[in-house]
Amino acid sequence: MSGQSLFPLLEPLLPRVRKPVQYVGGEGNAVVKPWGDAAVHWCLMYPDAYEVGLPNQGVQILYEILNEQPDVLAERTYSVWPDLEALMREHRIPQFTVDGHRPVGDFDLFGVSFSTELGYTNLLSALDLAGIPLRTADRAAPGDGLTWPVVIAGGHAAFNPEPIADFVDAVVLGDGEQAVLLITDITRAWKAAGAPGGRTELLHRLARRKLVYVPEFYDVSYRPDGRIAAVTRNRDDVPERPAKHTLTDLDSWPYPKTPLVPLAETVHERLSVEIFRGCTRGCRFCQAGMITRPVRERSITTVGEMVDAGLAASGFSEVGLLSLSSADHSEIGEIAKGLADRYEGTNTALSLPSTRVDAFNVTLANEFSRNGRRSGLTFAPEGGSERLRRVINKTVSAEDLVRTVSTAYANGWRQVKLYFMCGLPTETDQDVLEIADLAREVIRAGRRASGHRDIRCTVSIGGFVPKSHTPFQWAGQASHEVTDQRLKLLRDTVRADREVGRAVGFRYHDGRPGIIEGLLARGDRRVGRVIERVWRDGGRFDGWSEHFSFARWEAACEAELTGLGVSLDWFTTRERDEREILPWDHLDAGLDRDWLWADWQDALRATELDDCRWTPCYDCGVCPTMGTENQIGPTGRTLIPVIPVGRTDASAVSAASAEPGPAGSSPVPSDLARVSASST
Ligand code: B12
Ligand code: SF4
Repeated sequence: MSGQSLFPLLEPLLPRVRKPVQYVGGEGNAVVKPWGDAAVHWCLMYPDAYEVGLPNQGVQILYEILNEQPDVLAERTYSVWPDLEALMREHRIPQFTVDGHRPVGDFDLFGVSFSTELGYTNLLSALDLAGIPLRTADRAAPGDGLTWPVVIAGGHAAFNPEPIADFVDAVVLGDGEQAVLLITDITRAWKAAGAPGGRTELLHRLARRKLVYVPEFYDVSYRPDGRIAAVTRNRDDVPERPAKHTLTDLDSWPYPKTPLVPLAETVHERLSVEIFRGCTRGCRFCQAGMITRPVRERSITTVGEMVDAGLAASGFSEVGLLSLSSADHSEIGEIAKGLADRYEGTNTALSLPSTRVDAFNVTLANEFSRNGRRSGLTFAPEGGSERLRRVINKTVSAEDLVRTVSTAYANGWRQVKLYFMCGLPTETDQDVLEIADLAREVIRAGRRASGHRDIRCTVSIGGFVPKSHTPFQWAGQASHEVTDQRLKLLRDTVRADREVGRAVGFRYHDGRPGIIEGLLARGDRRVGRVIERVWRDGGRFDGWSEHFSFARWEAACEAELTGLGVSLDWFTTRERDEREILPWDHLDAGLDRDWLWADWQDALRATELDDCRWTPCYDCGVCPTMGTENQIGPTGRTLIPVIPVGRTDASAVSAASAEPGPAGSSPVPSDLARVSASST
């Protein structure tokens, strides 16, 4: 097929839809290559609305790495809103890319990035709109070549891809940078050889090289009680346990170098620079922390260079230092000071999105707000009581929290946001009510420290969802009735507090979407038919409360699971025992199953575990399995070149030129301040 642009067909429809600009592409740093020059064509998708999907770092990184290859073309697609979907169906316009407006069905490889399980119905919409059969089994065509693209899932949620196993051809576990290039190499060679054996042969080659997990090469059988009896490979030469990919030298992969600059409004409009990957804090609920181990820091020099280059290439006026817990970077103090010095007096603002209470210090916070913007502070104690925080291994004491917050208030902050979860293992009403005590203490401390009464604290609460590859993978999820009832109790208690009640904002969602997320997070292949039914019944954009329908999911579970002896409850609120084969046990995230179980037992005893970055290794299994180790500083390297961008006087320039730089480092463009100032 041709990769012909669909824009002439699409354009007349755009005035009839909401936010048409999201479908036109043409963002700063977007790439459109001639179709015929490419040997391999990749379409990358973030299965949510453009405004959420565009800033996604994973997709931006892969897009750039692939497009750097001279004979590879990569374009992007996002979920279209129901208004455009209806028009596309009416006018027979298939799912298209925003870059070249090419039909997704024309590409060789269709990579879909899942940060959240609630994007699964959007995958089905895209496949259907693209004209790709929903089920992999229906994509097999006799003979050589590809009739439809090979659908490859990646991202955190893909660590348990079993609920979507019927819809995706292959899954990449872990970091994608090297994996996409190796997949491209194999695809290129296979196409050059005349695409022998069609789709199955290509998948077989990818699986044999340990690049992807191909669900159809593994059979699942079930016991009469509904539990899994076995997962066995049906080909001898594919890995018994497909493993995750781990990038071991982040400095060698400083992407994105040329971040996309959207024309339409998106959730984040800033330059994100990932300062490290992985986290060994060991919060037991955190799938992201577990599956991205070990810690791999970017050096201070690379961070500095990425900020410079990214600002120059994008014109953004805000830099966010991204990671799972940014203040934990071993050189965060130097990074903060170096960047604050460099951008002082410009309108480039710095932000540190993820900060732990115990890693926060006011010097750091002051560095980040030096350019005048003092946004609110956010901390995530997650558990209301100290006991519960030991259960989840997020051990921060109430005194620590109150002390930290007092310091912040004393230094001029007025707004603090506290994140908690409800429905955690072993939780009682009392644990949740202690959130009110904490909020009260925080307000009191804030009033004392600042001498003002206009102190605010927002308590934001999410329902806990147990995830695969974590110590809580065996836990029974709290029912939404329990979660909702505890949160009501808490809200009533806070409101009844005459002293501080009005100073505490209270934000929470109802517990029902969390139950569906739980079904999808720990489901097996039988859940695929539920997803398909929900989608056929109109389910779309399940991560959006205005589109989510619990009743639709409940009805689909009833219709599709009852005959199989399992149910929505069975997948969610049921606690699993040690011997049960879990749907993702045959997928290797590097974590030792016995260690995870021991950690689960420690959780039940409220026993904490240290961070192996600073204490001896406790054998979670990741480092030996992945042949690596925690990579942390201090590296002894500096943020070079140290030029205050806001100063253009000769002394600053000469000071900078006297500064020795690493090979290949370029001086900061003297007009960076102007670039930032002109950004939107
Ligand atoms: C920035 C951010 C956001 C932003 C922007 C989201 C976006 N569009 O990118 C906002 C605020 C909007 C957001 C929202 C949410 N987020 Co968020 N977010 C993050 C954060 C801090 C950074 C994400 C990131 O850029 N990572 C770095 C990139 C490079 O990693 P990556 O995307 O995983 O991609 C790599 C690999 O996974 C892989 N890969 C990814 N996709 C693909 C596809 C293919 C084909 C291949 C081969 C490989 C591949 O290759 C990439 C490069 O190595 C992470 C925490 C973190 N540090 O990861 C949480 C995180 C991803 N978010 C999370 C959650 C829960 C959410 C929400 C559901 C929160 C909520 N309840 O509303 C929503 C979901 C939004 C949505 N509908 O998608 C969780 C995911 C939970 C999980 N599965 O464990 C995380 C891990 C935070 C956490 N610790 O809980 N988020
Ligand atoms: S193997 Fe040891 S050092 Fe590596 S992440 Fe696990 S506990 Fe930490």
